[in-house]
Amino acid sequence: MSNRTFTMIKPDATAAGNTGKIIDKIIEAGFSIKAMKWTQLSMEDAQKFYAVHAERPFYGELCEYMSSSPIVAAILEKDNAVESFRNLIGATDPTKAEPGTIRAMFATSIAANAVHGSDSDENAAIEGSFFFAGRELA
Ligand code: IDP
Ligand code: MG
Repeated sequence: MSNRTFTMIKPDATAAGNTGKIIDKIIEAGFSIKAMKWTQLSMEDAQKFYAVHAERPFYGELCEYMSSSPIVAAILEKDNAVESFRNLIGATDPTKAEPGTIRAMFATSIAANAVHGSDSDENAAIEGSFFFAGRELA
């Protein structure tokens, strides 16, 4: 079991001014920040990052949305980080997310759902290295 996961605060949340509140929730939940940056994805970046979803009907919409405003990318550390962070953010569809989860509090739709969280240790490592060089980790 790895102790690291990868997250993005998504365009709807940065545009709505919720970045600070979401980072507070993450820290209050016991995660420590190993690396963090504010940046904006190009359409090509988003297509590459979400290549695993290329066959899904919402892929075009997802990539347009993810490149529409800045995002915050971060590598987080905690015991059992991947599962623990998925529990903190809640279900993909905010209408199904448990009360108190980040998506229940900040997401506006199934697409604009405030945060990304890696779904496995393997993908956490791949996604983290998409944004960060090893020397950028604190
Ligand atoms: P996850 O982010 O909870 O892991 P995934 O199934 O991996 O959910 O989907 C990746 C992202 O694609 C979601 O977070 C959301 O932004 C978007 N997405 C998922 N399902 C839909 C949909 O049915 N319509 C539009 N966008 C979707
Ligand atoms: Mg996913």
